[in-house]
Amino acid sequence: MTVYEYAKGLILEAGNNVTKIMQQDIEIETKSNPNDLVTNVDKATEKFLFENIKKTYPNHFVIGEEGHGHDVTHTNGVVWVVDPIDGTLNFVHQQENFAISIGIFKDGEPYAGFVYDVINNKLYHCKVGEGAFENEHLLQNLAHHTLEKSIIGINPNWLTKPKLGPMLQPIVEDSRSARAYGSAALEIVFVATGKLGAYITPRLQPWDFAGGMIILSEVRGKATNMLGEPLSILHPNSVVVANANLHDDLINNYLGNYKDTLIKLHERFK
Ligand code: 2AM
Ligand code: CA
Repeated sequence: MTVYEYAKGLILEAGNNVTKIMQQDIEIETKSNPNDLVTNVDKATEKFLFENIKKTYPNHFVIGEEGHGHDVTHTNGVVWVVDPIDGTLNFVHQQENFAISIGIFKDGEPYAGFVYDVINNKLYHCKVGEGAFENEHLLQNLAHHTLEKSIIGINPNWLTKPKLGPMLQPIVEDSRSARAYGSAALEIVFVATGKLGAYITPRLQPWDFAGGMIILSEVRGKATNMLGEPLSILHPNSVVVANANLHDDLINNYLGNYKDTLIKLHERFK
């Protein structure tokens, strides 16, 4: 069995467990602030993934949101970047619009990506070079849509920030409309399936974007930070994902006008 096939089975099993534990009580704790939540399901799912991966592949590394592998400072060998529940606020308040996300890298190169929309039973997945899929349905390479004909994904909370708001508002104004789903992993795969033209956010952790980013590249989409630089799985970053033309437009004609603001923002991520 390939690592890709193994991971596909594992994420489906993790999703099954999530739907089972959800029927019982969801226990909620806060982390860094009152809106930063974690549940017993986040923790149990990460533990399930971590223990199974390490049992099957003792030499692989696992970086997970809920505490595993935060000491990993290299991309040598096989690295799994795992978010057990992406969209925890949605999970707590809505019991939907969340996903399990896994990105697998070999010596720093993307190898396979998975985003599992558990409630809708939609697994977005790819092994690099073999096409990206929504369940068994092959996704098409992204067409070139302009901003004025695109719905963009952006969290409205960012638009109220004094420094970032003025940079982001023109993008929203020039788009067809904006949407916020509250799960970065899902929003990135919505770009990969063409539901969204772009997804833009000033701050994500590697586990929020790793799985989706690999699927997005497989359909020829572009994912970078707001300065147009490559994303690393070892640092938080701002994220812009879109089809190649729209991506260049956003970087060159919108975000590029705020270089100083962006350079300051990114200094915090190092
Ligand atoms: P999470 O639910 O796994 O924490 C919500 O807009 C998206 O941003 C989700 O994907 C969420 O992931 C992520 N997110 C929430 N708070 C964040 C923070 N402080 N830094 C980076 N990503 C965050
Ligand atoms: Ca999470």
